[in-house]
Amino acid sequence: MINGIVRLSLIGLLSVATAVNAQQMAAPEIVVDQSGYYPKLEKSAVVLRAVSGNSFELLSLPDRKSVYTGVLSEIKTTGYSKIETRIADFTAFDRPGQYIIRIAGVSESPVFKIADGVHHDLAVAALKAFYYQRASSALDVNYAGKWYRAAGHPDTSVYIHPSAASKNRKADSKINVSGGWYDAGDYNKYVVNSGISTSTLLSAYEDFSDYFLGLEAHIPQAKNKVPDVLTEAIYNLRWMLKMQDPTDGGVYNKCTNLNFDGMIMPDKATSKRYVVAKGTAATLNLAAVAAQAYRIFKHFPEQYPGLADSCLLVSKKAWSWSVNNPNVAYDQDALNKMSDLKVTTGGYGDRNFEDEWTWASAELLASTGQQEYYDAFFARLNAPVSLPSWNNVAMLGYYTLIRCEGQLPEQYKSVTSILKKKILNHADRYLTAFETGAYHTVIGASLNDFAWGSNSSAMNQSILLINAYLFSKKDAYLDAALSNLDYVLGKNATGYSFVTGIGYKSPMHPHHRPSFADGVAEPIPGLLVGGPNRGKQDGLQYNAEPELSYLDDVSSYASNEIAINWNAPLVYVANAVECLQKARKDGTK
Ligand code: 9MR
Ligand code: 9MR
Repeated sequence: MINGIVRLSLIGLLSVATAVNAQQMAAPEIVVDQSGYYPKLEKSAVVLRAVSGNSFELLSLPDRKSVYTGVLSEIKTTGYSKIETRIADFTAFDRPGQYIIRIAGVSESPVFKIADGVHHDLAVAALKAFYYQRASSALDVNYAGKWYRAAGHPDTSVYIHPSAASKNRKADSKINVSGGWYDAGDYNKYVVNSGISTSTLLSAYEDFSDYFLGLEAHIPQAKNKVPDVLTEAIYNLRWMLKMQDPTDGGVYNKCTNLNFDGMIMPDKATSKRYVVAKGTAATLNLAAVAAQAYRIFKHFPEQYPGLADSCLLVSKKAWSWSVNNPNVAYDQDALNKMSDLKVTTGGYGDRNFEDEWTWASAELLASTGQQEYYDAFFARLNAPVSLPSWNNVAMLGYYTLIRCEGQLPEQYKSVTSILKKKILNHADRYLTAFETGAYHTVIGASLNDFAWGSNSSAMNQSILLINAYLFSKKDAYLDAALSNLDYVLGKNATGYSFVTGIGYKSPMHPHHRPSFADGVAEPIPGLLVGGPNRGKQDGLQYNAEPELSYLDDVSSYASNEIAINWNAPLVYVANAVECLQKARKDGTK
């Protein structure tokens, strides 16, 4: 309610079509991508009920002239919910401008844009969000604007938890693990989740390096000619490197409090911090990320002298530790039975490491060309792969080997054709989902799509499709990838743009401690919330339909938290489409 009132008064200032938007606040009937559409790529809106008419119109603003008439799709259903939809596809209309959609008997759509570069602000905001997540740094008003804040969690003297004790680092001694990003709405730092997040930013750079040279997010400490995406990734990388025990190469799972902090600002959160238990997942995550970082930072020797080489050493050391400790799971419950210092923060307790082996071996192979890593990769080639997530990372290795195909030793190159085939299997399924789905999106084809952090699944599906597009050049994959971006930006059953600060109706109350505690009305911008989650683990009351199980409520950690592994694929996708739409526009690919 308060959300509605605040937003209405803001929208009141925005002049055009105020009444239309006010109506839409209550219950959207036509939902659109609130960030906008590219002239030459797919464009559609969704009508959230089975209207009887068959046509729709685009009205241009401010004159409200009818500029395009299209035919609505037949009535569609998901098969798992009672919601009926119809699709208004206006891909054929490509004139830049501001529009609304009119359909007889339905309230008008919110205003939307068609323009080149329409997702630029989103692409920048999504990256800048990582800066706002920085631990151990003050956020300066010159960069952070009204979200400036004091430094939190110096993490320069963090205790060795009994589970992490070793000969050289006794329990209760202290180490420096400063820096890095806060994981999510909480203030802890987890290596396993940092792995996929950091790597996704590094991969975005590797896939679109020229584009990123020109992308500025207005963050501090940028070195000469180092793109902001790398400056930000290094902030977390340097922390990850500190999480390795230099004596044996093993990596601690996390730097954490014993319990979650209250909903307070980071500088007020002063509980004791611990590094907890080394583990195979954490160690292979570092092996993978550090190997990838080596590949990238060896091209920046002046700005970062020695960084690339130390990354490779760290990676190989982490690999060796894992070879000697191939099965050390992080089992928080078991650990808590053995210590009085019980840890109740996030677990990220993966038990299956086959996918981490695949990923780490692929990164090391791409960076060194050495047989040992090829053998480890090849041994797992027949394992099924699935959509990347924090505990499922094999496909990240596939992306890497395909990307680095040109640099692989001749005898290893042919493996990439198998990897491409496996990726296309997924891409083609996604394409069908896009073409037939009730929301004309890839996400939502299956009930299982609506799990914790569903919006990140949408973005990871898009990354997969973009990879498929990059090596196949089949345009439909790019359109399908874009459909999920439309989804997270408002073309969904809730009518929310799930990115803070983007669109006319976006989350105002994310489960994010600084956004809650900083006294600023608007949440920190550029953050992707988890989204509909039919697990409802926080016990709040949600709408029964899976695609509506979302609440813009600060207590809703099951649907309205934010997390680095959710924002990173948003950074990848928003920037990839910004880069690729230029090529499409200019007729080059
Ligand atoms: O803030 C915590 C969030 O980061 C986690 O994802 C979530 C589930 O582990 O837990 C949140 O913390 C809540 C705790 O689990 C239960 N008491 C209330 C806490 C804050 O909402
Ligand atoms: O993203 C994680 C999700 O896949 C798990 O189901 C969930 C419960 O274990 O935890 C999520 O990760 C949270 C982490 O444990 C603590 N920081 C906040 C993360 C996002 O909610």
